Amino acid sequence: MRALITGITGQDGPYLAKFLISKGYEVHGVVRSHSPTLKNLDFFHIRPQITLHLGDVSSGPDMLRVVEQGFDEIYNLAAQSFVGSSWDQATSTTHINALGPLNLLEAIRRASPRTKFYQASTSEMFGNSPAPQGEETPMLPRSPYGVAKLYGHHITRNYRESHNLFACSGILFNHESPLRGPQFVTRKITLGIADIIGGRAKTLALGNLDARRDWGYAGDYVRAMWMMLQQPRADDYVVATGESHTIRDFLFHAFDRVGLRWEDHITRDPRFVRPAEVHWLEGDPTKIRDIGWEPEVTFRQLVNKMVDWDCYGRRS
Ligand code: GDR
Repeated sequence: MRALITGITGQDGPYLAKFLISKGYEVHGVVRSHSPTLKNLDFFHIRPQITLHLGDVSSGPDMLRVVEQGFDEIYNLAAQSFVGSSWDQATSTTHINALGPLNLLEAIRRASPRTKFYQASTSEMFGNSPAPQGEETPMLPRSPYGVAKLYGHHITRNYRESHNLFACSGILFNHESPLRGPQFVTRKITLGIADIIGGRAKTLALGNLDARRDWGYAGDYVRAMWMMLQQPRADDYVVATGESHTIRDFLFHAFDRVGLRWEDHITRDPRFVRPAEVHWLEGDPTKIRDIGWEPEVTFRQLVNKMVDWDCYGRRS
């Protein structure tokens, strides 16, 4: 089996690549430049086993050239994935997050219609629709990021229904790991704690601490992506733990892991408060559980994994 992963240098790409390699896949990835940052692939020592192709998902011709090479499965993980910067970068976010999946679907339709396609959709599409959110919950995105992702979600379904492609969307709720980018709140906190215990900083500035998120472990979520593509019929699935916590909860457990009180070190900075906030995301994972997926890492284990890695270089 041959799989292609766009966004292979991000957080989920290396977890998915490692998982697919363990299943015997030949794994290919798309990168935007000749000198990409491959440190996340090096985390798992899998760089030599991956074939890289140059291309940008926002270019139709680029995607056609890559897709023509023939893959059994394509996972579109490429995105401008930071919600916070999508207000300042609304147009480029839309090119990547909305036109990216369209370019891939169109290339598959023209050049390789039997290829199965996975689109990385997101809980951010729900906006403030009441929790718990499931596949049928109204989608009312509140960020340019969410709006662009909603286009990707609908166009994936549209190509499935119009052109009979095997195209699935995974509506993934927040998922974290030691490979999470430093701008996301969980990793910002665990790296901030490392600076505090290392004597490099005394405080960490954050925005809204009251938001609730359904945080799972990236290593568990990539398994769900693959499972969707192994079903007899293409469909869309929510992937979540079904449990939510506030930023304060995360702070409490993360600081507690190193024996500190978060209240002594957190300051508030309005620059990190978003123009429109999504207050409470908590998924209903019934449908994905029905096909056999279960998260293995709990919230507490996830917090510990991230703190242990950033503060002590320990893989737990
Ligand atoms: P999110 O993740 O926007 O949910 O999107 P993020 O970790 O950035 O924010 C989570 C919540 O924390 C609040 N917050 C802060 N966030 C950041 N980044 N920095 C801060 O200082 C801070 N203070 C408070 C935010 O307001 C928010 O409520 C993630 C991304 O991975 C998306 O790509 C993905 O689609 C969704 O998860 C599911």
